[in-house]
Parts: sequence; structure tokens; C-alpha cells
Amino acid sequence: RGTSAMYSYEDCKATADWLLAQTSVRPVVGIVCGSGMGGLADMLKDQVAFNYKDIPNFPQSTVHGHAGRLVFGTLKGRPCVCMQGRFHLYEGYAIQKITLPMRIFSLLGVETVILTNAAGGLNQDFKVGDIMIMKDHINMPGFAGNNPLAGANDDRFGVRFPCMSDAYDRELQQLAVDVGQELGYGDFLREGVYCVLGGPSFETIAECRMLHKLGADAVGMSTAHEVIAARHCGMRVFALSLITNKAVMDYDSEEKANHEEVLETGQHRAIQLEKLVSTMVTRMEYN
Ligand code: 6GU
Repeated sequence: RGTSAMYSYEDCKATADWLLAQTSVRPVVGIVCGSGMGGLADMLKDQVAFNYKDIPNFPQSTVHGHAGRLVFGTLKGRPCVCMQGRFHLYEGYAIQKITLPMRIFSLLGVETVILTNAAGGLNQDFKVGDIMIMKDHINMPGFAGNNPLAGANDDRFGVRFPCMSDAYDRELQQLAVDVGQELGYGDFLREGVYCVLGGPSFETIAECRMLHKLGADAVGMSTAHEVIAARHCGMRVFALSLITNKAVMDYDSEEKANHEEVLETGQHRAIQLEKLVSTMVTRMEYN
């Protein structure tokens, strides 16, 4: 952490301009693919893809299940940009690196960001394979001072103290419900509150019980940081959690959280999650 991880407006602009010079796609929607959900990027037509390692200022992702590519293209004619693989606190990145892509999205012209993640279910009504529309988040690292907006504020991105009570766009949540119903996903489409932790260790039983009592329906290691940065610079946000496993809530349970289970469930529901997101994109209104 600290000033060395800060990217200036000029740094972000340089990266955005570098990208814009290499593709004619002018994205209005930015998508972030969670673990096992990288197939979303493969749905884009007329792709122009960049490996993260080739993009100036871009961090690289280190986790299995994350490809590490930025893909430009169109979804039924709508210009999009898609992160295939994201950055996490548990990889050791400074939080400003994790959220840098959101500022670049904004400078590319993106108006709406759609984020997906794999999460553990805390809500006892949730089943493995449920898709949860995020209606809010609890930013635990933020409570400890690790917020992507900590440090000097540049007003060209946004205000010093941004509002978060409207972080998750209500119209987009309704659109997801409507599209989900039409696609026949009603039985496994939920809504709830996502709690982000630093990871990489999964939660203890006591931690899961605590988070549930505090009002969290799902727990994960991503998304909320990106949402904060995206809202700061005025983009509309929509996010989905795929419930890949149930958080362990009692001492008699035989279950153990593991990354393989997370990726497996991802594969099973990925097609439907991708269909939901792509249909939403083709139905959204643009300025
Ligand atoms: Cl159970 N916990 C966390 N922190 N992240 C997860 C998860 C659980 N399942 C998928 N991602």
C-alpha cells in the first residue's frame, strides 16, 4: 500500500488512449468476469483482445481460473469491453491496482459496468448454483481503512466522499429480475447483500455466523472494491454472485470450502449466467 500504488489521472488516460488507438470498438458496457465465468468474454463478436501483460500500467492476474485478458467486441451490436480475469487483495495487489481497470473503463467511455463473482452462500435459503443479484455490499476491508479511494482525491474522477447508498442501480436489478423470469431462471435467481473479505483463507465457522448476523447473504473476495471505484467516476453498476458453495455455519458440518468446488459450480451455471448478462446488455438503454 501507499503512494507507489497510486495511478494518476494521466496514467489512466495514457492506458485508455493506448487501448483506443488499437481498436475501433467504443465500449458502452464494461463487464468483469468472475472465477469460472470467463466464457462471457467469448460471447463477444469481432474480438480485439489484449493480454494484461501487454497493456501499459495494467497488473497481471495470478490465479488459476482467470485468463488475464481484456477483450473488446460487440454483443448483438452493443460495443463492450470485458475483463477475463480480475485482481484480488489476496494476490497481494494494492487496492488501487485492483480498481484501476474501472477508471480505465470510464475513460474508454463505458457507462454501465456489470460484475460477476463466485461467492459462498450465508443465507440459509440459498442453494449451490443460485444466482444472486447484488442489491448492496458490506466492505469489510474498508472498515479497516483499505478503501480504493483512500489517498489524494482527483476531482476529474469523482468527489472526495462519494455516496454509496445508490451504488447498485435499481433499474438494472429490475431488468435482471424481468429477464431472469423470461429465461425461466426464477427458481434459482435471488437477491441479497454481498460481503467482501480479503482472503485468501476461507472463513471460519464463527466468521460465517458473524457475517450472517450482520446482514450478509453471500461472502466473497472481490467486486465491492470495483463497485466503489466505478461509482466514484459515475458509472452505473450491476453485479451478480454465483453461489458456488454454502458457507460452513455449524460445527457438525462435513463441508469444507475449496477452490475446486467453486470452479466446478461455475462451469455448471456459467452458460445460464452468461445468457442472463448478454440478454440484459441487449435490453439496456443508452445515452
Ligand atoms: Cl465460502 N468465501 C469466500 N470468502 N469467497 C468465496 C467463497 C467463500 N466461495 C466462493 N468464493
